[in-house]
Amino acid sequence: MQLEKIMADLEKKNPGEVEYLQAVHEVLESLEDTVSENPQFEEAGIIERLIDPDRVLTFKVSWVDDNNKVHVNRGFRVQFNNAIGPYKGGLRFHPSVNLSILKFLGFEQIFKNSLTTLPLGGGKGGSDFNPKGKSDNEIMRFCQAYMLELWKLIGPDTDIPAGDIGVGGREIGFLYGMYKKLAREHVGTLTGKGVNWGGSLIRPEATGFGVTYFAQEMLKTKGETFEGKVVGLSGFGNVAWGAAQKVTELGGKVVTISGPDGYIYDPDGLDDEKIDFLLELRASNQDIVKPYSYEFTNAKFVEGKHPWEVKMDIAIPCATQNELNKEDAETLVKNGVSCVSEGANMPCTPEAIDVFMENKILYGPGKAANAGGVAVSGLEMTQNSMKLGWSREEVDARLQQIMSDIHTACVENGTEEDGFVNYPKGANVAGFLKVANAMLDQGVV
Ligand code: NDP
Ligand code: 2IT
Repeated sequence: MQLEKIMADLEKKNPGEVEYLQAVHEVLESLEDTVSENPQFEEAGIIERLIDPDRVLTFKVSWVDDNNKVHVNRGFRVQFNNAIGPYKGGLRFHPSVNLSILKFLGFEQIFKNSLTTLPLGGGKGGSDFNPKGKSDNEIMRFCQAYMLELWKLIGPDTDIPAGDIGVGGREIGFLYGMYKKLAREHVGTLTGKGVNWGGSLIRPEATGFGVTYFAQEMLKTKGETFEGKVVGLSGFGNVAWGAAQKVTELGGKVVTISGPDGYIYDPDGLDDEKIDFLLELRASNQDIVKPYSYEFTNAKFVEGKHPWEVKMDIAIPCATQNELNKEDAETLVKNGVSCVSEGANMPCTPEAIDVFMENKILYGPGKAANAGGVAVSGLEMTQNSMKLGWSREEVDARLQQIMSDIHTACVENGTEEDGFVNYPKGANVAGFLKVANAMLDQGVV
């Protein structure tokens, strides 16, 4: 494969889209051996066809705030690849959202969804709308205006959106209400729905539980567990919340959480009472990180920094892309980190990943480690199709099995000669092979 030429062509077509180019480069670099061993992929133009989205849709979203002021945001949906199933992936509402970010997320989603073992293609969408500080009514009006355009593009067997940053249960409710009205159907076109109207138990916790189960599988290969381990999380959104619960349940001590303005270091670790306190703050749309240090006085708030300077055994970044750089990775390694499991999508920069690889750290890339969220979305779709609901235990057991199967796929495809498991390579190769073979079977379309 002519990696540098492919990248140069892609850059020419997508100038300045740094996150998208970063994600494609990371995947293609690890596929070089696989592609040279399988000339049929190049003959069928699989790489060129895979790195370009099937369809990119942008639309205007106009809405009126509580003071009758009119706002115009931009809405997007990137339908990347549907070789193994309908387009599937979350919606992100954040002021930083642009096409580069959504294309990187949609591209990653192809491989992640393939790894889940479920029939799901890859997509992503969202808007540059900022939900921070908005009233429930403003959120509702925005979601309704967004869905007024999006509904034409999606469907239970076409494209199934879900949550991501800034889109949780409340937003999915408002989006679904409008979808159902326009489509005149009550079907599983969105996931992350409320449990009383088609949602799955465990979906809110699934990404955080899954990233912890994946770390547990990695630790197992060294004969270790979470018991007594010091764990650092970043963010405190949907993913970090689920991870905090599961890590604590498994005997680990979560000593950090963070927000855009800094991090909390709590040497005593989170517990159920502290997690409930954080959840209440989150539900009230407040700044959650600083008030924690006023309530629990042993904890300190460190302004303007990431938590990676704290000594920890296991790091679980759960906030956003490129939040852990080379210097952070070096500090973590110096402080004895043994395992990094990515809850967020692409939170570690390529240079940080190199540091983990050189030091033979157990490093689980997001497309494998955080696949539990979309996996339970897939299980929600299954339950919707059957018009049945499974128990918590049933969904959790399936989630654990899926995370364990993803780990096995990474080991099978990523083990190097010296026995070290290169998890990113394993995840990329396993995710790619299923999609590439499906594309071969289906001809040039
Ligand atoms: P949420 O919106 O629930 O939470 C995001 C968290 O990260 C919040 O604590 C937020 O702080 C913080 N954050 C957001 N942007 C930044 C930033 N630029 N710098 C520092 N902190 C930031 O989102 P999720 O928990 O759903 O998503 C977190 C990550 O996990 C994302 O990368 C997402 O793509 C990924 N992911 C999510 C899945 C899901 O099912 N939801 C599944 C798989 C991956 P604050 O609220 O104070 O702004
Ligand atoms: O990045 C992700 O995997 C998600 N935001 C969840 C996607 C989904 O469709 O559940």
